[in-house]
Amino acid sequence: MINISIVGSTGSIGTQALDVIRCFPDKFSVVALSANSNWELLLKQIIEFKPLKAVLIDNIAFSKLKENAPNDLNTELICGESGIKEISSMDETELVLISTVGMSGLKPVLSALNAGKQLALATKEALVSGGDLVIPLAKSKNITIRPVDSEHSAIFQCIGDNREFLKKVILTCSGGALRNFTVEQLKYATVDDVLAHPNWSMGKKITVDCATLMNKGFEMMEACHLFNLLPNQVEIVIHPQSIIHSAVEFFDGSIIAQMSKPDMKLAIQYAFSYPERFEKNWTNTDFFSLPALTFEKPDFDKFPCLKIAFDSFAKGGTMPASLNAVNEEAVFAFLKKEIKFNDIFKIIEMTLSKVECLPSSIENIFYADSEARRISGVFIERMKNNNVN
Ligand code: MN3
Repeated sequence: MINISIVGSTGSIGTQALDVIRCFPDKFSVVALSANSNWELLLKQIIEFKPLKAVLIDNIAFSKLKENAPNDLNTELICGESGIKEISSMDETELVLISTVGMSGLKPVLSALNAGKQLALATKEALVSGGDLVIPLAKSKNITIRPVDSEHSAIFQCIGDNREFLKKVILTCSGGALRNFTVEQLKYATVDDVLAHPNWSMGKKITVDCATLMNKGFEMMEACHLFNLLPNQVEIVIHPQSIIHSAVEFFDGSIIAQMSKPDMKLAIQYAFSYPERFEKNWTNTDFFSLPALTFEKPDFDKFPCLKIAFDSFAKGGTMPASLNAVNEEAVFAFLKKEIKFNDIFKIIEMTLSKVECLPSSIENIFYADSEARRISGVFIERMKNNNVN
């Protein structure tokens, strides 16, 4: 039996992780849950899974949770961010799933690793911003990070015990909802256009990142950190059907790919069961009913965020942390319909030209994060007003 804490249990990955856990009551048990503000769903999860502790970050939502919780609840309810640290490092926890949105994933990753917990990582932003800290810490604790991102799970599965023979990875990309938009159409792309992702059902932030291809830029960084690769060892291939979840090429030219119909639960389950595999076929991939598989080169001109990501990673230090921060702010402004789709990359470019690049340390990363958010706020405000006038 593996005791699991889930940081971010009400989001897309968190709820699918609970679907996996529900199927294996004799293998997995939930010892702690946390959410940002969705107290209603958290309460349902608490009643069903009976964790020892449950955390809600938001104050107001927490009071609603307390009011509505049944009297015979045996779960300790904790309010605020300190609770996240507590559930990522508590004695009863063996494995922590980090599935929050964005930069909020970094601190829990560090506390879980510091406490020597196994780590299933869905929040790629923790590696984008803090990979220089996370990877050495995991190494020093002898912990293998289990990727929950579908591409990285694929690469992880394909490499197996052959890391020393790895030449490069082939990182596949659906192309996002706007793959076939022209440059002219991209100018007028709406939130609804962007959220209509063809293959994967995901949270809103990552769906926008898929449409700008920033997600793939972040995944390049994630792959470099997780598998100790250089950016030129990560080849991005647009594969609109999302059947090949990524592939690896070895020195002898042999390529191994991991395939299935898209379903995040496969990657989540493998992160939980690693190095074993449990019997449960989430996808029923039938070769005879698959569409034709096609491959294209990514268009760096049409999707400038991809190039910005490579440039930021090449600069290193706190640059990726700044990029991640301004990207989060710009994406949320787009989702609130304050800025246009193309304003996202413009705000990112303008902000990054103003930030300083510092060596990676926990203080510098959080400083770079807040500076990039502050500076981007000025540009977002300006764009907002332009768009109104
Ligand atoms: Mn992915």
